[in-house]
Amino acid sequence: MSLGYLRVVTAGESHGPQLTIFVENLPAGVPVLAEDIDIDLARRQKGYGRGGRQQIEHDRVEIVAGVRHGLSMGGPIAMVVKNRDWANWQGKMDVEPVPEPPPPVTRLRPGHADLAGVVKYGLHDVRNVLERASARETASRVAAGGLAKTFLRHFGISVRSHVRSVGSARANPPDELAVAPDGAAHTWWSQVEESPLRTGDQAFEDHAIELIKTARTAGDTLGGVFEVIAYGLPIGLGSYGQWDARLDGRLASAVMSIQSVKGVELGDAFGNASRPGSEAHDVIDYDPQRGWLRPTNRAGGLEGGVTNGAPLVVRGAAKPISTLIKPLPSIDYATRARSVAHVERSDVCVVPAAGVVGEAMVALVLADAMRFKFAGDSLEEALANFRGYTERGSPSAD
Ligand code: EPS
Repeated sequence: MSLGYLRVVTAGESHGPQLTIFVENLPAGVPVLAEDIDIDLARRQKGYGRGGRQQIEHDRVEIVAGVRHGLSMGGPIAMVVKNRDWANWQGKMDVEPVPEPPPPVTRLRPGHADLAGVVKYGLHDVRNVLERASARETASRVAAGGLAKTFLRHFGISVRSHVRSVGSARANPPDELAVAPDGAAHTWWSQVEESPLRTGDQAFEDHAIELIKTARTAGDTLGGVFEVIAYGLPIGLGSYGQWDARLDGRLASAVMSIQSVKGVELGDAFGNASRPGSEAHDVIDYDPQRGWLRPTNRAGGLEGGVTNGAPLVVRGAAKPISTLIKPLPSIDYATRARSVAHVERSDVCVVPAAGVVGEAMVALVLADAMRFKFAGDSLEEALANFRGYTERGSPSAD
């Protein structure tokens, strides 16, 4: 993953020995603790609807380069997350040649990268595709995103997520969520962290759990929509000067790249498409104490591809997991005979976890945009630049 300024590269297979993560261009002097990143890794592993793999894994990050005595040094940071399941894949996922390779996976799963991957890379074993296409890789993104979140916190920026829908069940979050993190929004966010569905709506949680149970019994899977909200952003991240500098496009790309995500919405984009302009845009107000104010936030915190000081609201639509216990009709790649898709242990619903991954991706894009705007080789220098800018009259709206 290459953003504009921050650089993130990940490597690792789902059932290989470990995930490896490099993050470049974080400034020096950022306090970095593995235990802070572990909190997000654990949040990603939760969520009603996960499969047996999460009983095996207890993700912990090991920081192996770029940090000394708890502070970033300004050079590349390298991190490792071990796969505990690796112990069960000896002989099947070894790096070295093995005397008796396991039988190849050949029955293609509709919706997964199986067919495209074997054709593209000239492979004969779908395992060589699914191991890297797997959403196990999202643990790496969350580790990298943990660094981005730590950096952002020093500027008063926080990034959160919750679930808006699972299958046909829809949550009913308060409108205030998109305007400021206090009041009804504060109560909502504290409930989200306790909920197995990452929601503050008990009726929705009960309904979604019922739907997931029914899907599990039927050998089926469910998708849904998560929402990521970032509070405390300054006005002016991103630029309308060039198409690829627009922050809306960068966010859409980052969130769309999450495994299973097939749609991204910024603010009320799809609702706004059917409203007249007079009901779609957010009127502008100014208070000498609080700065620029927007009583509504249908734009989702971006105008002209630039942050406008309102909270950033990004939604991701996740398709249902494509590994089905009751498999769909398919073709055996080796024989081209009609068959059913390959079945292996998987999840039923990952929308709550996908929201935590969404937080990481949004945090990485925002940290990148902050690095671009405020630069600095040390955190102190970046903060001084930030203060100089905001004190000139661009306070955030919350
Ligand atoms: C995944 C299949 C499952 C998930 C995995 C993503 O893995 P397994 O086949 O080992 O049960 O558990 O997600 C994770 C391991 C994770 O940590 O999120 C897939 O096919 O994408």
